[in-house]
Amino acid sequence: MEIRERLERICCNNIAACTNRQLYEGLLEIVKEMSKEREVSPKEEKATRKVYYISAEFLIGKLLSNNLINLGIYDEVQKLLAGYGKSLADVEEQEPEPSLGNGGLGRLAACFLDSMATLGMNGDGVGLNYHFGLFLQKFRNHLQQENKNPWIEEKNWLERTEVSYPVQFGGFSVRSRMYDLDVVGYENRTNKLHLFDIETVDESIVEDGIQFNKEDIKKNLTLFLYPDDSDDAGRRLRVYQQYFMVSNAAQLILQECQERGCTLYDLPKYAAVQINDTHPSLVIPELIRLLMERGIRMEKAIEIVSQTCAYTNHTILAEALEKWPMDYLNQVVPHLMPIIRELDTMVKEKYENPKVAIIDKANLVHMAHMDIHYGYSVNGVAYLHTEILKNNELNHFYKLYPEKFNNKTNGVTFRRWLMYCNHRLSGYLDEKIGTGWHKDAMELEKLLKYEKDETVLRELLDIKAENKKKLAEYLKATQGIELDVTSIFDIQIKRLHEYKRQQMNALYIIHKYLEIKAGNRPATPVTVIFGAKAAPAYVIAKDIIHLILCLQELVNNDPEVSPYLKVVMVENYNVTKAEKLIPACDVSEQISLASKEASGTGNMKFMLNGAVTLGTMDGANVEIAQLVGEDNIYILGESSDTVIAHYENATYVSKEYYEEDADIRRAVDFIVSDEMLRIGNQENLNRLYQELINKDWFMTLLDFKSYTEKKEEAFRAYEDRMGWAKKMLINTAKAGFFSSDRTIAEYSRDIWMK
Ligand code: 26Q
Repeated sequence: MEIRERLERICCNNIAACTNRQLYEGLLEIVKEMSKEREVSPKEEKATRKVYYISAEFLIGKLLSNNLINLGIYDEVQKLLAGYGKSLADVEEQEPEPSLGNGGLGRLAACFLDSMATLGMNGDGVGLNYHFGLFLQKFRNHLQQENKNPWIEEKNWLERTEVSYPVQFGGFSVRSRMYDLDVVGYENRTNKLHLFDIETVDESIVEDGIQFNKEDIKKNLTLFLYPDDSDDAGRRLRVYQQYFMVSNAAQLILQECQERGCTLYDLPKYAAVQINDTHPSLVIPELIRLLMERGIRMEKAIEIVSQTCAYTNHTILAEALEKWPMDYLNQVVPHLMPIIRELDTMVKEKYENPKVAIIDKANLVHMAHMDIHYGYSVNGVAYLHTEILKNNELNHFYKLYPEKFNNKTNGVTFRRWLMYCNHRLSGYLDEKIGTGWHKDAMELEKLLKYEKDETVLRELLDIKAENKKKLAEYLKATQGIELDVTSIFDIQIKRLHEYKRQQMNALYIIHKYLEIKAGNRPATPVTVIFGAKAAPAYVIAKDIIHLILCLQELVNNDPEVSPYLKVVMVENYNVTKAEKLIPACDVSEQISLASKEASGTGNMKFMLNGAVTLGTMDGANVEIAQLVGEDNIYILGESSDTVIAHYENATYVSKEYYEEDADIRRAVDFIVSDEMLRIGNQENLNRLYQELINKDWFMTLLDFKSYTEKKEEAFRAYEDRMGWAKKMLINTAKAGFFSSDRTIAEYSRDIWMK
């Protein structure tokens, strides 16, 4: 049946009279039916080995438009609706965003699912059905407020399945329920994202904001996604969540494999389990336990599981590597402890070095260590990151198992991050170089032949200008902020963390503000845009948000300055907002302290959409720089080697930079100036001021001078519109390498199908 007929049937034959809500719900049903038709039955599978991508986060974003594109019916539906005076964009507004992730790691998992389905692979995701996604951020009195963020409506994308497993915790047990989301590949098969839940979760226990009673696990197990860096009570709950997730995953894997004829002794032939950071690491002892329960002796079970599980590391921040106290684990999963102890004993019998032990002297269980000893692959997520893992952070392990270590540079799906979010550029590329790049991203290089073509360059500038206009309208409507669309849009959007150094960007704003006050006006006005959520318990991160919000008020309301400089902090930054911000960006801020950002993936999305990177030699920026060449990127700051040496020798003293550089001193002092204190709070501003002068663990002041210089250089280059357009073109043309299709093809070749 035609889409029109289906929609008419749902809309009582009168599409024009339907509300956007009715249209959304109608399309949701149609899309669900159509994706079902693309499921592949186990008998039709070509490869025996199925991939299980286990992750505590899948930051999938809205699904309607994405699925319409991947089903190949987006344009058709858009035209159909337009014929009745309806707009697909308005219909999309009806859909709540499932914010089931904190940031990069969760969004990466979502891109990977898209690519696995698009490449026709047999690979599903397994995670948790959080009732509330990452908190909804509001700004009140220049401070972040957290509110609950519901996304499950009566009509939604989830399918309740018949699958249900018992899960035992210390002292009680629960029964799970599996819900499925369809993962529609681009013009290819449909895979599944399995999200586990329990039926006793009680949404009414949420009190003010995001507070709730942490005691009653049966009522709160899948209630919330935990923000990184959460408080202690939250952390304990996370262990319950993690075990619930992996016990379900393990039971599902064994059941599916056995249904396909696996004897369990040959499990590695049937399943590849990818452990997304250490959050699902308990899957290793849980699989071992379940195999033993099914009659396999321990040593053999360990061997089987070790050939099934592979681990991805996403961070080098020591504080983010999960170490759980033994008493947490004794309380939550007492039945796993004999296995974890045995795994630890085996390691200690083989290796004397206490640094590679699973259980350390303080009785902390190191999840990553378990993954490395009892998994067959360990990968980092960008070239530099993997090198640092091998040579520094995990060097002791690399010496033991060099063959396990490999790099898989991250990627992003071009369907969502270009075809969907930037229709006009995407359509223009189709015109100029054909549509081959939709599936073979390297074909974007065909664009290079237009590098000197003024018509093409002008068109790229025109598309960017239109995207900026659209963003300005959106920000005006949602936050009441008036933007100059002819200004340079300089954008930093990512989780708020000191290592990502939003504070350095804020110091630049102060610097620029004072320069403009002194009469040094920029040739083209600049708009600095931020979007960031801070973990609710991360005090300094919240102070940085406070600083930015105060600057927004000060700068935008100063008639001397605001014609030349504006500051915008976008409220509740999420995937949906990223889709509007990224296509409108001129300068992409990627200024993490070198060695600290494992990869970054926003950097890739910006590049793809024709923004020029202003960044440090960190994470995947290193690979971006190599691809586009030094004329098409602005690199600043010290190298990772220098930074690592500073940490090793304790040679960085921020106060010295403060005292020796007048520009730095002027900018830092301004944080606690009368102007600022009239707007903001003494407590927040002073704490941040003290932190920068006396600690500055992420070396903001070290790179400040280089940062302002490079930023000015980039802004000067922007004046030459044709020269800038060429940089834009080269960035888009060279972004092919960062397609998650390439990343997934590499995982498949080197890890899953080896
Ligand atoms: C840990 C313990 C308790 C509570 C929360 C957590 C927790 C939650 C989320 C720890 C870490 C995360 C998320 C990490 C993350 O997003 N890492 C990013 O992964 C991206 C994909 O590989 C990289 O591009 C980024 O560089 C990296 O920061």
